Amino acid sequence: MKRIVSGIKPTGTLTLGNYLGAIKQFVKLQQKRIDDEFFLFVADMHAITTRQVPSELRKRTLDIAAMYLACGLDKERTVLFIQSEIKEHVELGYILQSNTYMGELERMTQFKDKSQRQETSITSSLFTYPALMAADILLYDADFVPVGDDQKQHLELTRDIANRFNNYYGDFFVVPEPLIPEVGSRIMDLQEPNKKMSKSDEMDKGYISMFDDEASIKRKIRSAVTDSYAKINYDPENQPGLANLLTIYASIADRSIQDIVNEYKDSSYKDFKEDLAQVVVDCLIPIQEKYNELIKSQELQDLLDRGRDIASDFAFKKMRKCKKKIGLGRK
Ligand code: ATP
Ligand code: LTN
Repeated sequence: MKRIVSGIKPTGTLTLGNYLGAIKQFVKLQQKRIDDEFFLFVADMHAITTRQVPSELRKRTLDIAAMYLACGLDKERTVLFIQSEIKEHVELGYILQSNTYMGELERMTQFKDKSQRQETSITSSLFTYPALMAADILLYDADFVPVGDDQKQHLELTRDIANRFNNYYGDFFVVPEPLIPEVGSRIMDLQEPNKKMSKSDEMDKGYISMFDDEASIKRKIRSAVTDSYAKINYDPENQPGLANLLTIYASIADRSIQDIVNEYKDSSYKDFKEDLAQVVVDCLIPIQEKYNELIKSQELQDLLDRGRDIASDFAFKKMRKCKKKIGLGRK
């Protein structure tokens, strides 16, 4: 039995990038690996590394939990919880900070990007964020962590921290493997296809939100930037916008990019975009319907309570052993 762990932070709205890079993969893994255990959480502690409006943060936290389930997670087999409800994440986060070097954190590209973009002061928790992320993973002895491509560097650091700890204190943490999908690990912005599709973006034409209605989805895909080659072809270097649209299609339809190119090689961009828009609508609308049923339900609350209890029990035991290993406390 293996354990699979992942999280999403409740900043901005969930995008098609989050779905294709992380959630969809998680759902597929769950269908494939029937003997494995799945821990999935909403990383609300990570959200407050940048300023959040409390009422919005709380709303988005629940939105993400409901969205995870609406995307097709198996309710029985998922330990779904909210990170801040398990205090051991922060406790282990601090211990791991004490096993992480400044130089390592300074090299993190997400920190460099975010701190450059930030107009207000940069918090120290934005800098130490990867140590908390390592704690999220190592606390639960995760074997696999399904994430998008942008998290690869954080996963490598998590592995380095685990190995460093294990070498000094003796074997204790499972060293996790990232699982990054072949297609869909990096969905790009629809207006600026050299940039990652991001929910923190101010320009909403660049991303498709998981909550967008049919008309907005169609409008955004129609106005997605392409090129003047007028030839359906997969060439990320010279036709990045089109390559991104082909990737979205392949990833939603579970087909290869080549297959999609073959089907549309004689079509116009306009016709291809029309079909793609329909594929996205057919994927998102049923998810939104399920989300609407779940968001106000007692079932969601019950699942989060159950998830909190299971995760908390696990985390408590792991931390007791961890502190003992390090020499913290009396026994
Ligand atoms: P931000 O855009 O604000 O930096 P984020 O969407 O990257 O936030 P999370 O919400 O925590 O941050 O990401 C959740 C998961 O979605 C991660 O596994 C991440 O790798 C994946 N992900 C995010 N954006 C994309 C994208 N454009 N393409 C594929 N996967 C993505
Ligand atoms: N850092 C991630 C979100 C995240 C995560 C995790 C992903 C926090 N903790 C643990 C996988 C496992 C992000 O910014 N996308």
